[in-house]
Amino acid sequence: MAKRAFITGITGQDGSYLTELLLAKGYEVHGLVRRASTINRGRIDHIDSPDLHLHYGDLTDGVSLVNLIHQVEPHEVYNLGAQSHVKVSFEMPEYTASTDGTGALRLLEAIRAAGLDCRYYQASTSEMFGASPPPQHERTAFYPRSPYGAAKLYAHWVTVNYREAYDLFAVSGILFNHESPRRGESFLTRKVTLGVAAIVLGARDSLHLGNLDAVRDWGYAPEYVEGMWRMLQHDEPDDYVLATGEGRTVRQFVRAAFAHAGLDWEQYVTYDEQYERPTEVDALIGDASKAREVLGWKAETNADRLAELMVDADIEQLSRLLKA
Ligand code: NAP
Ligand code: G4F
Repeated sequence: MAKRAFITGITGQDGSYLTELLLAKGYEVHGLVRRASTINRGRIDHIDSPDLHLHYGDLTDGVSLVNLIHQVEPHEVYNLGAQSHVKVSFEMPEYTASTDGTGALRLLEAIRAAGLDCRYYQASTSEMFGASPPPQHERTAFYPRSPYGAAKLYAHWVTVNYREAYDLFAVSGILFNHESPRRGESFLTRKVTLGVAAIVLGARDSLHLGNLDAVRDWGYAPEYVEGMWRMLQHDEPDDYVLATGEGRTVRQFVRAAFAHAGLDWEQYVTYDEQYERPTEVDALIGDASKAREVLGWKAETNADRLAELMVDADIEQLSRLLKA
């Protein structure tokens, strides 16, 4: 019998790659989608499989979660759904807390109420480390610097608590930034690579950014969803950092992306205060030794290669759009 997986956030960057991975492994995949006035499934539209099933629901709506978990009876649950933009979390703190924080509690309670013997993955984040200096690992103190980081920290601890209190196989993947051509357009890497593509193709002549000094550890999303899956296949539930171990400033990423297209970034990038956050996370660089030793997981793609592959993908996609 095929294993059944239930994924929240299936229409997002990670959800789409995880769906491809699980279908290739023979899973039946059930995904939670939000109702919207227009269909928003661009990242999974290309998947044509009788084993993919989509269900309406929302992490802020506990009844929908209870009903779906009861109906699907999944063997594995991946909670990837979130209001995942740090800057937006300062503008929508309560909604972010409900989706990213209490949303995890609602899902865990739905699993508990159904009495299921299933495995649960929580999408935790390096943003929980916030002001704690790098390198950050599983034992580093948490010090979130945004409503997003604080909401995710609640979800992280409630996952640990359900593991200890109810013996649930619940794990938290503490993932550092991971990107791809499917990354949302308002995150730094994709904003930059889309901007480079538009400049190369003559569709615009400048790019406005905020803080260029922040340091991030950027990896490649398809490799990180493989790490999520490995966490749920291990004998014991535990928490793991996934990261490349290499830090880059925003400025370095911008320089690499423009250079790959043969451009000098300083001629195109201007500073815009509106992209600053009330509190910034200055530096995130992860130590993923535990995932390497216990799960055999290692990031293969670093930020320079990532900048190249994302610029190439955006130039190709935008030229197709401009020709259409
Ligand atoms: P993403 O592209 O922003 O996708 C977020 C997903 O969550 C989308 O499918 C979105 O649906 C869904 N969602 C938003 N609000 C929801 C709600 N109220 N109820 C149900 N679903 C909702 O995020 P991602 O980059 O794939 O990240 C996946 C998860 O990992 C997130 O929890 C994120 O916080 C976490 N994380 C990401 C990174 C990273 O660098 N990418 C690092 C650490 C942790 P719509 O398509 O309808 O908007
Ligand atoms: O791409 P970002 O918005 O990602 P951020 O804030 O690091 O959060 C991402 O990674 C987290 C894991 O650490 C995830 F949990 C979270 O869901 C999300 O995926 O910003 C990266 C850096 C920040 O320091 C920001 O201040 O880039 C800086 N930045 C400078 N100019 C900008 C911009 N960020 C954005 N989004 N847009 C700008 O114009």
